[in-house]
Amino acid sequence: MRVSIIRLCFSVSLPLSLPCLRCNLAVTGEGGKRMIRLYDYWRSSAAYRVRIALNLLGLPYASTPVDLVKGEQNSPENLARNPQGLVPTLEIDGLSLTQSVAILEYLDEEHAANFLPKAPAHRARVRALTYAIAMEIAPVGNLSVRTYAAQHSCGQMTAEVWQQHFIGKGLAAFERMLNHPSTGRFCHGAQVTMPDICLVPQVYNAERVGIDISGFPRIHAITAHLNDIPALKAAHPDNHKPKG
Ligand SMILES: N[C@@H](CCC(=O)N[C@@H](CS)C(=O)NCC(=O)O)C(=O)O
Repeated sequence: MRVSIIRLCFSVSLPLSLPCLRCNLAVTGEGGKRMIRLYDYWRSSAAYRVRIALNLLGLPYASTPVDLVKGEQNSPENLARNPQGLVPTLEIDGLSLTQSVAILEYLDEEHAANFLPKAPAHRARVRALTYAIAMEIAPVGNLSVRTYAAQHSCGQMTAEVWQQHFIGKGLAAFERMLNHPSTGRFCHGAQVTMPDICLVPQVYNAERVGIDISGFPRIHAITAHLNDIPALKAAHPDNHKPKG
């Protein structure tokens, strides 16, 4: 089945996260080129990062949901594409890519995304901010980690309390990292870079567990600017929630 997705979407002037791209079809674009496909879960912060990046680049994509609550991440199909049993996986340019930060770097390198600045010192700071979220905060709040922690706490702790503790501690550290001359309208200057793409999903998760972001003034201001950008709005989980 061939669907001229790009023409269809832009002719009706839909925002970048286009509902029609969320179909689960083996879609090809004009000229038979395979569409970009994201194996996605609406509430996954790592998948949310990739949705933001694709939207910022104006790259249309088809989305295939992997329902984490139903355990579909551990299905043979998902393990074949993502041996770690996670989302996201991105099929692009004939490749199947895993690990959202690696995907952001691939998009930066192959699609001139400017998610990383050019100067090594600036790149190092942007990476440090990115890793503070993607390698310190997010992994401890992952579904399998928080569920395991709560189940083995002999009723002393819920998964939510675990998340409140680690996300709160991690964001407090991130707020201190933002106390830096290179912080601007966004995490690094006036352009959206990799840590901004990670920050918005992390703040979404924080608010879900009741953390008041106004307690972190720099994070609060940057997130407000980011959430005004149409590409980021379109990537919001509410726009990717399964119907019904
Ligand atoms: N470091 C990985 C993390 C991916 C990840 O943790 N994905 C979560 C959703 S945000 C997941 O698939 N969790 C499944 C589980 O915990 O069983 C990345 O950035 O892609």
